[in-house]
Amino acid sequence: MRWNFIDEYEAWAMKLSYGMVLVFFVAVIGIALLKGIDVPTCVTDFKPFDKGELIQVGPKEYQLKLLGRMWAFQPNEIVIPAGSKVTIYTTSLDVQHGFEIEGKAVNLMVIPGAVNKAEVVFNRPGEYRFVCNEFCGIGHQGMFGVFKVLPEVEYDKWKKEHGK
Ligand SMILES: [Cu+2]
Repeated sequence: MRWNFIDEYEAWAMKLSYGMVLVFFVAVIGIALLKGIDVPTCVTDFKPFDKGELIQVGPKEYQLKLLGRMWAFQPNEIVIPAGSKVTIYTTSLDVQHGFEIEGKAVNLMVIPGAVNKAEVVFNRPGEYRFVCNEFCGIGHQGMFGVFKVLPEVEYDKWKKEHGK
């Protein structure tokens, strides 16, 4: 490259600047490789938050790892027996969402990179809908799901039918 259109000292300063940027870049990448430093990961990169999951941890005791994403909850249909205690953990794959259960005092933020928690007991059988209550984009109104709380006998039947 010819530098004759630029002052000699200015060209020297520019070359020095580019050289320093290159040295800095190589040093950062080199040290990261040597020290085994990787790019940051997120809670949604790993199980159970990669897809969301209901995990039974005891008799009538569950942990719900709920994933919010544009524009759905995963899972969005949760079937449990009456009398179940569910500990809900929420996180988001993309933008900020909300999580509110109809008829229950549960209202969580669903935030990327963070996990929020609430405990809820479903004593009475029935359907408890839940919705996203933070405007999260064009499909927000379709972001909902349901807890299907079945009487114990019906739940056992459902469990057998679904091979759980
Ligand atoms: Cu929403």
